[in-house]
Amino acid sequence: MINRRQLLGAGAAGAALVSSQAWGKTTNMGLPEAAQMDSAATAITPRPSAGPDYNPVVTLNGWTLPHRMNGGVKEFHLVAEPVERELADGMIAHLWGYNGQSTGPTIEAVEGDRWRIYVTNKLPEATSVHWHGLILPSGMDGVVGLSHPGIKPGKTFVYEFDLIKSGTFMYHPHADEMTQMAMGMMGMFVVHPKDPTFMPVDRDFLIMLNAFDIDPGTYVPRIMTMTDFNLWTWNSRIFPDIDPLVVNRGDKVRVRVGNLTMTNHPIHMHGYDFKVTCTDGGWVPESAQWPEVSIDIPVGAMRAYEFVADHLGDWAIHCHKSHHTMNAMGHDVPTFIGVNKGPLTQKIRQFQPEYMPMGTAGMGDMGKMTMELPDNTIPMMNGWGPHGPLEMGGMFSVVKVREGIGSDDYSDPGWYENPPGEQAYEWTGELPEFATNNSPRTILTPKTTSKG
Ligand SMILES: [Cu+2]
Repeated sequence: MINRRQLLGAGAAGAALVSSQAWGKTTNMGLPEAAQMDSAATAITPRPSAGPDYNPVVTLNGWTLPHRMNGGVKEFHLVAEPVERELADGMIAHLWGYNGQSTGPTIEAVEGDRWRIYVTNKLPEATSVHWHGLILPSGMDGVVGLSHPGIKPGKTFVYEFDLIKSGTFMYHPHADEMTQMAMGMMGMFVVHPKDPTFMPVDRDFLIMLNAFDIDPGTYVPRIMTMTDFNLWTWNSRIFPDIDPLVVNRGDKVRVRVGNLTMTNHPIHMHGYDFKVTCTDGGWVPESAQWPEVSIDIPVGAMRAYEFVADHLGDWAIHCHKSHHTMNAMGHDVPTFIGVNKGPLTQKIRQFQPEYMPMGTAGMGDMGKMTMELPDNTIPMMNGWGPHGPLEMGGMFSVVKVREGIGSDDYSDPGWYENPPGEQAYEWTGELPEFATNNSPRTILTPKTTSKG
């Protein structure tokens, strides 16, 4: 039978899990069916109805790979193949991924499980899957030529071992890695603790940081790019089309962030401080945790952090590298701040009437500009909030903390309405005196001697 979580998961978020035939315990114990996903909507996986209990993760704009039980072994089927991924409304990328999407589906299992995964290669070149961070037999490690021969096009390999450690891991090819990862082949692997009372949370979000270099107007990433990527994505998705992290007030929340890009990403969340509780090496003991508001996610690493959602509101969560909260942009544009382009604009408009001068007062106006763009390209910062353009793109989303959100509800509650007295406002009265300083010297503030 199609497992219940698969059906519910597909229905709950309106995502379509394309499934051609039901799995039969008695009728078909051959190759497990390869589930396919044709949507970039967040699919919510309900708690398991059989086996050890755990709280499934929520992969933003992603889904969890269904499995079946076969004689006590948890079986999955991963298909490496060319996919079309909607990076945002109005932009499709032609990528390589797994089971219809990039990033690949999240794999979820439980500590102590024996698991088996069939990996079918529908790519034009050999591949493999490396299980990043898992403790496993050497021959199951997925390094082509070292662990096993490459999985040639059209072939299926099986990986099988015991999951002896809980935590957050990743998977990706270890075969022509530069190409295959630049094309979007990666996913996350969560092994839940056997003991459901160990480090429990109410909401458990999952983000894979990835990046592409896709020229405006084109569809296929440039695979030779080393650092100057132009699309910084979470689960192969860019803001404003990364789903919000919807949270009920008082929830204990975990956010697991993996990084398979070519650079580090300082992930910053507003409104809260939080503690790193897990890396891809394992759980962090409480005595070793300290508070942070930004955590750097190194290349090829995972950091999970936790907080209690006490503060209502809409809180930005983003990479703190400001170029990573932009969509496709050129990096060789000259700086025009302070330049008077007025006379020049008039001259250019004689030949090109639609010419728009940009950048003389900063680039913020780009957020509301409507320029003609090549096909299949979205503006570099086009998210809109309740008070105007957010002037953000790329690696950005919003943590939405509200009262009375149901435990299975991840639907967008809309924008937060700030209570009276809790929102910055324009001052139109007389301006108070303000201090100014034109010296680069350290100015000591005199100590106050008496309490006023
Ligand atoms: Cu970044």
